[in-house]
Amino acid sequence: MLRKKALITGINGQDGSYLAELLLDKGYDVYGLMRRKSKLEYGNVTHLKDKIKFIYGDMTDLVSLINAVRIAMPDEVYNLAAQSFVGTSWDQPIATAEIDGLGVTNMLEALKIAAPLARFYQASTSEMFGLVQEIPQKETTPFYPRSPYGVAKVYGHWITKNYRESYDMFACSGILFNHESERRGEEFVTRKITMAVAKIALGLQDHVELGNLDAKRDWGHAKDYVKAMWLMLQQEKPDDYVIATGETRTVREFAEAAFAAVDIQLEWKGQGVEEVGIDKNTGKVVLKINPEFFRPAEVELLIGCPDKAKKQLGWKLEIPFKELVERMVKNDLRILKEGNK
Ligand code: NAP
Ligand code: F7E
Repeated sequence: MLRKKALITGINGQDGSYLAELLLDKGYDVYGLMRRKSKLEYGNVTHLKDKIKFIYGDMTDLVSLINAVRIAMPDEVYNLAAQSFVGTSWDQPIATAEIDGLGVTNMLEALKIAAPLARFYQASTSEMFGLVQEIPQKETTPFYPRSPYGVAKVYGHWITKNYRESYDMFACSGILFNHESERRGEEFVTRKITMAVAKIALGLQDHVELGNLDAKRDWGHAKDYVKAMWLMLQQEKPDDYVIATGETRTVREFAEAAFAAVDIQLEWKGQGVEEVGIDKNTGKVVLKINPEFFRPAEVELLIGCPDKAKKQLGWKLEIPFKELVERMVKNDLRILKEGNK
């Protein structure tokens, strides 16, 4: 039997790496679209670099995408490439729109021209719900994005739906809520906290500085979420699905859980930007607020309803919140002890 071929954009990001592992395990030939860098680096897929066929390209360059599709001739395309950091989207709103918005049209056009039968997955996001219009958020909840990132992703979401309806393409969007892992970029709040907690536990740092502790997120593990991407492309019909845990926690609760993983119990003192987190045993301040990390507009509360995905895809969550946090802290302790930081 012929091996299936998949093209993953954003191959060396967090999700790209877990998806590549999943598809290689399933016997796919995996092609990865990657940007040329001044220093050759494979990021999160360094350990797989001999198993993946890399193609240089950029989401803003249609020619490079047509070329990638012609080389891979994929059965399935997973469009994970994006400027994915919400904070940066205020500093680089145009680049974010070009990559996360128009980039999706570029990829859909490349497929329409070179491989119209390929199945397409678009990495949509809970950030599209922004100022939430319904609790919990589901596939039918209206969007109200709160950042240039969220706005660009709404465009990407709708153009995917539009190509499905206009050209009968097998195009799906996964509306994924926050998912984290040992491979999460270090500027995202979860990894920023777990790396700082590991450094504090090893005596390499005194405290961590954060922004809004009251923001609530629905956090799962990326390894569970890439399974949903694959499942969406195995269905009879293309559709859109929310992928989430159905639980929500504050940034404050994430910090408490991460410190607890190294046996530091947090106590909170003060209010607003004066608030601090104190190690109950030593009385030392280990967490401070820095207004620099607040956003111009905040997404205060996200909690997703994954019922449709559970029912129609048979998707289920395997890594619960406490395990997610503990795995991240343990991994950062290991990295630091091995001297890789
Ligand atoms: P990530 O770790 O930041 O990875 C993003 C990837 O996109 C990187 O490989 C990056 O390559 C690549 N990329 C950026 N700009 C590009 C361009 N112009 N052309 C080609 N590649 C480009 O993100 P992630 O967490 O894996 O997320 C994967 C996707 O899911 C993203 O679309 C994200 O917006 C979306 N999403 C993520 C979450 C989440 O909680 N993680 C939730 C919902 C949706 P470089 O290394 O060259 O920068
Ligand atoms: O922020 C608050 C911050 O940057 C989470 C991306 O994968 O998920 C991610 O976007 C919350 C926000 O992720 C700090 O204000 C407090 O409320 O980890 P984050 P995000 O913005 O939720 C969605 C679903 C995506 O699609 C995105 O691609 O934490 N927060 N203090 C902080 N955030 C950061 N980064 N740093 C802080 O110091």
